[in-house]
Amino acid sequence: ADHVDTSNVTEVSDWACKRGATLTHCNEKFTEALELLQNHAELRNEASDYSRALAFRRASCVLKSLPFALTDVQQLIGYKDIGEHVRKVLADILDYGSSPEVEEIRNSEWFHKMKLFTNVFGVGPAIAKSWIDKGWQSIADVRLAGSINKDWRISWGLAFYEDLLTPVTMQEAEAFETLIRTEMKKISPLSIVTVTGGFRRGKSNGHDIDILMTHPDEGAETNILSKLMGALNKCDLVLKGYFTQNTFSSEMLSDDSKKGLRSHFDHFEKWIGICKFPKSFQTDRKLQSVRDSSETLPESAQQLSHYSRTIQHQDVLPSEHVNISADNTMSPCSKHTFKTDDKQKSLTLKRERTEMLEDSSPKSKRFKYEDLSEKEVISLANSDRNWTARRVDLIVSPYSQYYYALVGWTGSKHFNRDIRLYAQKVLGLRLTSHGLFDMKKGEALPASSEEEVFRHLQLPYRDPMERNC
Ligand code: 8DG
Ligand code: MN
Ligand code: MN
Repeated sequence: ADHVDTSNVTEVSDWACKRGATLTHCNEKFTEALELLQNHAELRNEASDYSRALAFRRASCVLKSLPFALTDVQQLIGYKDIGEHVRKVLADILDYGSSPEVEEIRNSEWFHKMKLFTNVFGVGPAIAKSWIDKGWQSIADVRLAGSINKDWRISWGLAFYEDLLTPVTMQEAEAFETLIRTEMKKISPLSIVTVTGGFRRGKSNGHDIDILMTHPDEGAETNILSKLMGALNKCDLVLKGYFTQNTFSSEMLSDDSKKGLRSHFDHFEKWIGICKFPKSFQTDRKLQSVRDSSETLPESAQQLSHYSRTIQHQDVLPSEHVNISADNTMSPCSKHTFKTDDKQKSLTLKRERTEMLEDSSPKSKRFKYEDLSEKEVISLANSDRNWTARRVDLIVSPYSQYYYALVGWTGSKHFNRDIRLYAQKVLGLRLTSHGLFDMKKGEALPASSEEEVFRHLQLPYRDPMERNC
């Protein structure tokens, strides 16, 4: 320990958003332990646990950004996010191969049950604790208890527990993205569809799929989501979910309440729910297998076979205006770069008018599975099926807020937390998924690319792959 190299200590920033962190790094043994401690504190969810959880997360982020594998805790001298407690945990792992505190949690029954129960869609630490208090040990115990709640998310979450716990693969995400793009192109040819969340940061799987949508004409984005959901319902891909309206208003900016500042929830129009992913999504992104077996499959699959043709046809075309996910240079001022096919546009308008007429029919039941009883949900889950239930988040942003929404919905959660705190503490600005605001001047700083967001923040640009802190 006499010859520890501490030469790089002063070069490393206190801010995780400045350092960046990639998905893989050389200190996984340590960050896994620290994130377990973080997870444990979050699940305890008592008075001081939030700040304890955050402290473990911050320390974990430091280790993720180290350019070397930790061999001695002395190497961490000078890092403000490494406290006494963390130092002890790391020293134990370095000296004995593991930390007793971490191992105790890892083997704790309470921790296992809490993780098990909070993995149910709609269940947080409070409900999980109440289930443990009832003496329930497993998902089977909870299921046996029958109707225990009014929240549809929990009924569906319990019925489809195994489905939703199986990670969404990249292939499924790509297949779903292609489908959404195809539908959106029909609904509104200029619309922009981007997969965000973990997949955009390079993760190979995730607990859900997050898709952000916008339209280059400000205001034109307002009705695309309900149309898209209508189209997905027609293909029998919608199981259950809920819409939230756009509740963002510039008045919020004069409201200096700390609550608004801390909340990581945004005010975009969105649909949060569960979709059907045909099994073929997992094996073939062009949905070949569905097309091949369409004769023997029910109606929904027949409709999907229509997709497979559309998608394959589309794949041979040069990808143009809808292909934006990787294009950070496109700006709201460069609308002319969007290819506008007038014929297509008038066709779209025609179809939109027809759809409006159709829409005026009684709206008693919007989606096929919306009104299923708890029993019916369970029998649907237990039926012989050729699909998997998947968590989906669909978000719509006005174009003027799009690049901030993109940064926000790309995450990671901790990257957001850090970059927002940095904006507040260092620049005195408020950063959200809606924009960057100078509260004193009552001004918003518009951005027409992610790079511009980072420039406004006086931060070096970080690729989504480097936002995995
Ligand atoms: P995973 O699904 O692969 O497990 O991870 P993830 O994709 O990073 O997490 P996520 O829970 O799906 O959230 C994606 C990002 O969206 C996350 O960094 C936080 C961000 N986000 C916002 N606004 C909101 C919001 O209102 N609700 C939620 N749940 N996330 C939001 O910017
Ligand atoms: Mn996600
Ligand atoms: Mn999500």
